[in-house]
Amino acid sequence: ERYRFAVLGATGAVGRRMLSTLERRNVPVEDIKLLASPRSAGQRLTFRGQEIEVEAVAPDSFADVDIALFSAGAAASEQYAPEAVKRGAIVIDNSSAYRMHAEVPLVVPEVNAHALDAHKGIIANPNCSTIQLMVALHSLREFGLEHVVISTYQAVSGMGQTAVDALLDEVDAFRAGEASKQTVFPVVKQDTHYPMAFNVLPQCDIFLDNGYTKEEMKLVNESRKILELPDLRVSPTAVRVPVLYGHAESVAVRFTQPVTPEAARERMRKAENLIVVDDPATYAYPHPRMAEDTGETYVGRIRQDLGDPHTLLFFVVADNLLKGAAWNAVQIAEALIARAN
Ligand code: A2P
Ligand code: 11C
Repeated sequence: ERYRFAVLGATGAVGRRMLSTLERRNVPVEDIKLLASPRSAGQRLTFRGQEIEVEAVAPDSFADVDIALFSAGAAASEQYAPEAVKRGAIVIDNSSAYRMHAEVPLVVPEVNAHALDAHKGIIANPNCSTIQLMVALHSLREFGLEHVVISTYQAVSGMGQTAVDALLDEVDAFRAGEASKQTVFPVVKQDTHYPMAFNVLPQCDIFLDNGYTKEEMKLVNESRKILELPDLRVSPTAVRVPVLYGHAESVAVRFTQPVTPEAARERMRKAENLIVVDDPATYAYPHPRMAEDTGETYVGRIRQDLGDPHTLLFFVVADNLLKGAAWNAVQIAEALIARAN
């Protein structure tokens, strides 16, 4: 059986990767509608060798669609996801709009594909920094997850194509001894801006009343929902670094029992789509440039805490636009198709 797809936000950084991932993973696509704002209507994109015209989205765009992949921001998702569902489509939404809704499954297929069975039309794709953490933690859950301390090193592409362009502009301006014209960090539409080139900013997204950023609270709340551990302790610090593609994370996990690095490595090697790169003798460890343009999650630097045998430290990396967004969304579509057949 073949399926009629739509991609909302097809012209964006994640939307384009949704198209290329559908191509690369050989999904049974009957046809595909490319949707965006009226700004890009008429633009042409290629899918499997065929040029397809981008259309301005409208509620009726979803009338003949089986599976709609959304990546056009939370406002567009709130506006169009219910319209798509009303017209019989299943929506896989990459925005944060529905992630914490009780009736919406929040899915990393390697971890909780079973949650798809309860869907009511909308399925949420988690935040990029959460997804790669989940792939790693899931492989160790039999040791009893107790407390996760995580610091992220997040690529600027997490803020969209604008931020990638802005960082490159800053580097050019720095070398020319000028001030950059594009100031978008740490948050695009805010008054306060700092240099991102040759800098590190301990802020991803806006601050909330509790002193944590929105990105940090996504790590806490989404992890608890996906792992089905509502009381899991998560202590996050989210940091933006001048990397274009690929988020990295330094993680310390305390378990309810002692765990050796060897035992952890063995479980991680068996985990689906998790690649262990961990050999200090040959300088083998994961880094963002290694993960770029791949769908896997990479883990290394696995070692025991010096004082506490219940605690392990490791480093996790994935392409934030692929496993962190487009690739995971397409995997959800594949899991739905597999469950329907
Ligand atoms: P457009 O290119 O027409 O503006 P990015 O995250 O790289 O900025 O991309 C965002 C994507 O979401 C783009 O494809 C953009 O379309 C689309 N988009 C943003 N807002 C809307 C909206 N209100 N309705 C439809 N598409 C939207
Ligand atoms: C970042 N994690 O790197 C963000 C981008 O909730 O889907 C993705 C935001 C989201 O800035």
